[in-house]
Amino acid sequence: MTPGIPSPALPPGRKEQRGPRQHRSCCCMMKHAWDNYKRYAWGLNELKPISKQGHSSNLFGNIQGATIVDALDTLYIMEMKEEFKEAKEWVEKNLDFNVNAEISVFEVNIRFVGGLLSAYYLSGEEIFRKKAVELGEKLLPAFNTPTGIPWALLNIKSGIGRNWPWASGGSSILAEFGTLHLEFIHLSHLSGNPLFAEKVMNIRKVLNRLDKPEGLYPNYLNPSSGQWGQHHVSIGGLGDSFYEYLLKAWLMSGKTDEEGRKMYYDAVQAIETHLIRKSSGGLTYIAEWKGGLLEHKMGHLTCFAGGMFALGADGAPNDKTGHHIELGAEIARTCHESYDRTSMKLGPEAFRFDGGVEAIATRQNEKYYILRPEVIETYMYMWRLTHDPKYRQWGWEAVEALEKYCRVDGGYSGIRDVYNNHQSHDDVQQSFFLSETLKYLYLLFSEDDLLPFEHWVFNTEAHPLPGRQSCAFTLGD
Ligand code: DMJ
Repeated sequence: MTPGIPSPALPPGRKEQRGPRQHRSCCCMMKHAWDNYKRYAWGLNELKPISKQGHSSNLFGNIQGATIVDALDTLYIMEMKEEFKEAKEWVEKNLDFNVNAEISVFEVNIRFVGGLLSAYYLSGEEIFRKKAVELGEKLLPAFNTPTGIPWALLNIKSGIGRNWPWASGGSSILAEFGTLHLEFIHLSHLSGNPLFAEKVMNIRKVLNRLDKPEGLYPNYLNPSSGQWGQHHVSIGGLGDSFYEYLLKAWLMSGKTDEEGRKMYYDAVQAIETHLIRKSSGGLTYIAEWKGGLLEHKMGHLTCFAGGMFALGADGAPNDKTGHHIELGAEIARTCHESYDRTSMKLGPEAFRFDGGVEAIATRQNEKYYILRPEVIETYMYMWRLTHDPKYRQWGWEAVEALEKYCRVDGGYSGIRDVYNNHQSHDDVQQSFFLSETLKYLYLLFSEDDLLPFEHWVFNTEAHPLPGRQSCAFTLGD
């Protein structure tokens, strides 16, 4: 059995796991989210919890069942056995990739491929391996570009790809093509087909040939010319999980992927020099960089970086382990402040450090909260790596706020303005609420030996993948 994972069926005589009160609350939240999805939107991508019907997003084209696939491993980890079984049956009978659909390669990879891979590694059920490889094969034509940098969008029937019309100069997006690595390495491992790994290793080759402004990676790269688009740099939206996957590729390889390690620590060095700043009130934040000028704004998405810095601390060069943990702790504190300074105690989509404010959203279109996980994700990493009880306290504050403002009869909904107590719901229960937010909360209140970091890395959608030392992982030898 894989270390840290409950066996699929409880052995005779073993009692049901009883966690603390907080731990059980996370399971109740999962049950409420799942039961309502099942009641009102079964088989569709997501739930509209106010109007009590399905919600479809064009990210998945007409591939269906995003919530089911994204939630599989959370159900498994929380030992919700009946629910896991019905989800598996749905996958067996209904999950169909032979559709004429234009999909986001990134979203389908992190949610569907990642979800299926984790479900396979946790349960050992062959159907999940088969479906993951089948879907991976459908994604391969996205790499048919002059440089091998994949398209953002792909029609999985025709194999024709293109980029988002809004992306600078027809570019592909760093956080999208840079967030395929973990899953594709596993696809090669599980299928015996080296092509998946070759495709993602080539992305690194292209990146390593390019000059980087001040050592930073712009968010836009043209897949035909191999040149950067606009020089915008972000550790939040459009950039975020590229950096995360450099670190995790190295960790997942059993710390043998030297190239990933070097790219990660070099990037962090440049981020520290050019993007990380301290406000006059003493809050550390990560700004955005636009052609050399800083925009003093931090996105909710950027808050994942606290956990990333702490996770990477152990391998930090030049005796900088303590410094990277401290950086993680400072980002966690800033992101907690962004929650604490709202009336709902839930954080806005973006907050600013200019015009006399600190960690507060000033623009109406940045005040929403869509059940995102990044702040709780960072609390979970910080808790595991420091055991400072404040991270569990902060996680519990988030649970209370979610229960008070986001829980509705028909599930959980995002909020349009976290500074206004007369809440207006956005009527979407995002699939990542089940795969990430609730899983990270559950792990925050669990013992460290559940999915221990020595054996598992989490993909950017919180799907755990085993590292080399855990699964006789030989690819790349
Ligand atoms: C998730 O799909 C992933 O965490 C992704 O990396 C960023 N956005 C969402 C959650 O906010």
